[in-house]
Amino acid sequence: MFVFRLLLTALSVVLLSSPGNAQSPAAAADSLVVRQNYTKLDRQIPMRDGTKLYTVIYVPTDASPANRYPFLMERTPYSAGPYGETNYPKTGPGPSKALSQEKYIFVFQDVRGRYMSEGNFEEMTPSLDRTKPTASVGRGRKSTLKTNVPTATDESTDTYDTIEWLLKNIPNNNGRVGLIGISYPGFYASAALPGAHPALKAVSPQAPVTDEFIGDDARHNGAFFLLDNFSFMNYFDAPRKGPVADYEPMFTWRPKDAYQFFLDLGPIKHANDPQYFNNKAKIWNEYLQHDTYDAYWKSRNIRPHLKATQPGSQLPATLVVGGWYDAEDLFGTLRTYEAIEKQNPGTNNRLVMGPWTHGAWARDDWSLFGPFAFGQNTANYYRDTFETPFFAYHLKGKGSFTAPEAAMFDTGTNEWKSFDAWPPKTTTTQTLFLAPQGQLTTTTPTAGESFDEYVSDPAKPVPYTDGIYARRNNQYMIEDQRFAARRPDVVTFVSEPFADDLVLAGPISANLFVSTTGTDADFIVKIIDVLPDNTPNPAENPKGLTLGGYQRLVRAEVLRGKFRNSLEQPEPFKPGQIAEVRVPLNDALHTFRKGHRLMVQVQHTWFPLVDRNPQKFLDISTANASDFQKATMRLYHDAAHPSKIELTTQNK
Ligand code: PG9
Repeated sequence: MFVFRLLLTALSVVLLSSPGNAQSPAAAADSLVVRQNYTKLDRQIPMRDGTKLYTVIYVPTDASPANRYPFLMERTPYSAGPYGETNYPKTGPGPSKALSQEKYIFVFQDVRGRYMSEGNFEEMTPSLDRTKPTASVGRGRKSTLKTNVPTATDESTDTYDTIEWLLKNIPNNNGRVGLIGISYPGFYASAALPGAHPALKAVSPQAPVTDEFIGDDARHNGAFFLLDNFSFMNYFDAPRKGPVADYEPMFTWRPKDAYQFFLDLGPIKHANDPQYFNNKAKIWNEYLQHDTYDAYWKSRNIRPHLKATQPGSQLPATLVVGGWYDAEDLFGTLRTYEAIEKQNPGTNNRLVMGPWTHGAWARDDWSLFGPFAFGQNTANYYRDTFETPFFAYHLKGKGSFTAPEAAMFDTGTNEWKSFDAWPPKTTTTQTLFLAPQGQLTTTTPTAGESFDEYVSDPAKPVPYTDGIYARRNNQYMIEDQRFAARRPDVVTFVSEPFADDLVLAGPISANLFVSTTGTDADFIVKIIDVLPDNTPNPAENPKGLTLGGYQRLVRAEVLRGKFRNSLEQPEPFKPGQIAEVRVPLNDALHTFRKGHRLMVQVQHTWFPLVDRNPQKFLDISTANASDFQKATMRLYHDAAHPSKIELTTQNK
């Protein structure tokens, strides 16, 4: 195969490098390679309610009754293009070079209401209730839908109907189907699991969007992710009147300094000013109008639906993939794996977590992030060890797939570690108490009254990153936090150097005792690995970094204080009264090496990653500038109010 590709490339460079050819010789070569190895079909597949979904299909040219191929599909809201049967992609057509060379019948589908498909788009399509079957959907199919509307649809029924059509209408298939997708396409992979078609044998939700109020994309514990939502919805939320090949942004937005832009924008209501969304962005408005964990968000939480619904059936094999440095759907990855595991005992469900940002496992090379090198190309390792064999085994019966239950990269030692469960079966909760003079100790506080007092001012919010950026700086998730530690409104607590390695392997919880003179507040907690002063700088150090004393962010999370006791029923703080605030932080696998120190930082703005809390109990989407108020905060660390963090650590 590879030799064939080499010859073709040489030939196409000669043939196609003639003047006036739009594609570069290399691109033309790749496109020619795709064209030589795959036949492209564009089809409009009818769903059970008659809506037609635009589907692009690449059939290997050597498929035959004696050489049948499985389907490998991605359902996406980000375009199944290029459109048109003579319009081939320059590379691919599969999600990776390895999968393209392995050869499948690749299928890309615009989901309902997006791009060239008909229908209306729903954000994170709510799944139908399949708790008890009541109606048949005809054509002899047993339904698991609790609905008397045979044409009721969700992403599972759309996937089911698509698979039925493919099996019947694309010859030389082997009757097996795989699903793959990163981020939103990862959600569509997950969403095919309830009521899965029997031909669906292998599903890989990768960084799947899972719950957008609690931990993914839109909000984390109710706090609104301003920077990402504003820039993403400018593209994604543009209205359409019908099938389109592309979308125009709703407005031109090219800030030099996002921090200053959003500070100048003021209260979030101004995002609907005429020069921005102008009240035309459906999803943006939904995100803000549903300011508590109400039916809108709960119906879009896919987790309770991730179970086999046919009596006695099992889910397809699942390979859940994500990155420890994923700024968008780290929560979704971990919680999807957990939901499948908990709701389908004995199911064939695997988890892979690498040192990746959002989707970085799909890059050609991921050997370093920020100043930290991993000593290996972790993306290649992932493809060769997990993704490629997973689909070959389950869809072609080829080779073997012997991955551990959980293949997890330790970001403190740069090692891949295998676990037979995640979190590990044997862990200990290591409690570290916040203490006076910025100490972090294992000693339970005994003081009568002890606290740190400081002012949080939403007019001078704590930046989420050091430096000036127009868009999200992904490196904030591994960045040196000394820029924040120097601020009077960031409280820092640090341990003594560890006498031995401490392996953080699972979730983290921060239990804080606080008071505020306001009636609401956000709480951002950061877990930091402080490198020893004698840490050598990276060999290539163009930015002149000083790794000695580097405060390496390991994990951070925000909780909007009014949701501290309930995500459904927000509660104001009583000014000056001590309240307990528990901030859950996503899992990590990070060894704090001997000689390193563990630091905790607490702050109340994280801007403009998160919108500013006015520090007054109200619906923030309606706040006026006059509502934003300074607040004097107290963070307690005494016998009656022992603020602490609880780390899930792996037993030695
Ligand atoms: N995480 C992205 C997203 C999904 C859903 C809503 C908003 C953002 C994505 O990469 O798809």
